[in-house]
Amino acid sequence: MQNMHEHPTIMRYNEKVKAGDIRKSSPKLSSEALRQMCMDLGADDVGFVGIGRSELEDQRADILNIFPWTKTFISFVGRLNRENLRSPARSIASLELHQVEDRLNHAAQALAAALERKGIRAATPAVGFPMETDQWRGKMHVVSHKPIAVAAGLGKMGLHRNVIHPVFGSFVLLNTVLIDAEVDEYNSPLDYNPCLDCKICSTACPTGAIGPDGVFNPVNCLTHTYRELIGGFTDWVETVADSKGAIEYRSRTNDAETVSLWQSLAYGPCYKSVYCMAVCPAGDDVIPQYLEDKKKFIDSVVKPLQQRTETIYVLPGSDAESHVQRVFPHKKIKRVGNGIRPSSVAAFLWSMPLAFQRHKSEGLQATYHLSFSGSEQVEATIVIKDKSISIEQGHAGIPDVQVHADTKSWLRVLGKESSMIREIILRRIKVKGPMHLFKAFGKCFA
Ligand code: B12
Repeated sequence: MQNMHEHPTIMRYNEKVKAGDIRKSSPKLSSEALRQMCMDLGADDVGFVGIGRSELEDQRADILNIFPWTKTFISFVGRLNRENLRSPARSIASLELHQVEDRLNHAAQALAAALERKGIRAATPAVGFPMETDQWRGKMHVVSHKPIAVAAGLGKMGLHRNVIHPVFGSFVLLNTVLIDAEVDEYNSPLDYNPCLDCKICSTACPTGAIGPDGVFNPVNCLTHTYRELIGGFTDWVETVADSKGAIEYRSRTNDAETVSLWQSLAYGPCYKSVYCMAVCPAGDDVIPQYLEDKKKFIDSVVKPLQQRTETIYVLPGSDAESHVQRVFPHKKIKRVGNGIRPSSVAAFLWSMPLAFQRHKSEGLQATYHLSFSGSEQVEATIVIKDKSISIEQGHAGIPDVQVHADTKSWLRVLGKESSMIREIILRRIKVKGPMHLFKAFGKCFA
């Protein structure tokens, strides 16, 4: 190779440095100009947050890991057309989500391109998908948009755990662009929560995942809403693999479900429910319709979704299954898996609060000491009481039940590759204490 200093690219670079055309660090950007740029590119509202903000502490390391130059988060929202989201037709609501998602992804990409031309580095994690699928069953998303939008003053999380914008209400999707520059003015969180605590979202959720007390069950939501995405999709693949032929496959997956999967793969996923957002009356633009005639609002917006005859996908024995039986007897229940199979004890312990079926734990008050041996050596204490769960590393308190398990055997049981009875008989899992308390423990995780 010839002397690198004589290479045309390097020579041009050195000339620019000499002329002072290359900046070593980015200048502070005008928040007003940047905001206008975002709006021109398709955002409906914008806010700015510095990397040092305390609200973002739990995701800072992950973000710096993928984009070490991050100094500012540009958070923006895209309005969803209300009537499309409210439609009982899943095709209309899903298409609305896809279109706004595309708009926000394009806005972020165009913004990054414009900034790059000005010499400012920017990265654009996706609005929703694609995600880091090798992290599946853990945190697949690169950036958590909700806490950033909240820090940027674009809304607050409501009872349904979606961000509610003060004007557009729940009818927004979120996006974040990471940039290597500071801005001259950052935003602060709203000083009130637009959520009215009316609990309509809780009454509309087909799976009962949104408790009226604010407890959210993400796994019951995911099992239904994401039936044709990620874990729901892997469960369907296993149904295909397990079926001895077309007749058996058809008895397990009807033709409409197969067609729906084709549509999801070809045109973007069918979200089985967005009812929590659709029925939310919060936000300055949305509230008039609710306040002017509450009965009409319930009859025309909420009831069509509640009364819709549809299939609700549930984990066998879950709170969601009992909820549908009790509250929506006209809806059809289908027992499915959701593809969540912890691949380590650490992942199992992490996922326990997400998978906890609190209504199944009613009346249970017990402390469990778990000891894992073999490929992972971990001790943990699980306390279940008052329909809640707490998990601690190590052994604490006096146990009602002690479980000693070979790690691989435990994971095989969770993955349904073996049964608990078999592993207990083979003494690879040993239970000390009242068996009914151990069985009750199992029932808390459908
Ligand atoms: C993981 C995820 C989910 C999970 C968990 C939902 C949740 N409440 O976080 C599931 C699959 C259930 C889900 C469902 C839906 N989601 Co979603 N989802 C995300 C994602 C990728 C990350 C959410 C997040 O930051 N969670 C962490 C913290 C901030 O949220 P949290 O509620 O305090 O935390 C709980 C859960 O997240 C859970 N959790 C954490 N990690 C994981 C991992 C898995 C696998 C599971 C099951 C749960 C889970 O544990 C926490 C304690 O309960 C974001 C996109 C993104 N990159 O940010 C979209 C996002 C939150 N989803 C969105 C939407 C629209 C939906 C749905 C309406 C489905 C749909 N049609 O898209 C439903 C609504 C459910 C609800 N009421 O919350 C929007 C919300 C817009 C808004 N206005 O806030 C987002 C921001 C996408 C976007 N860019 O706009 N989602």
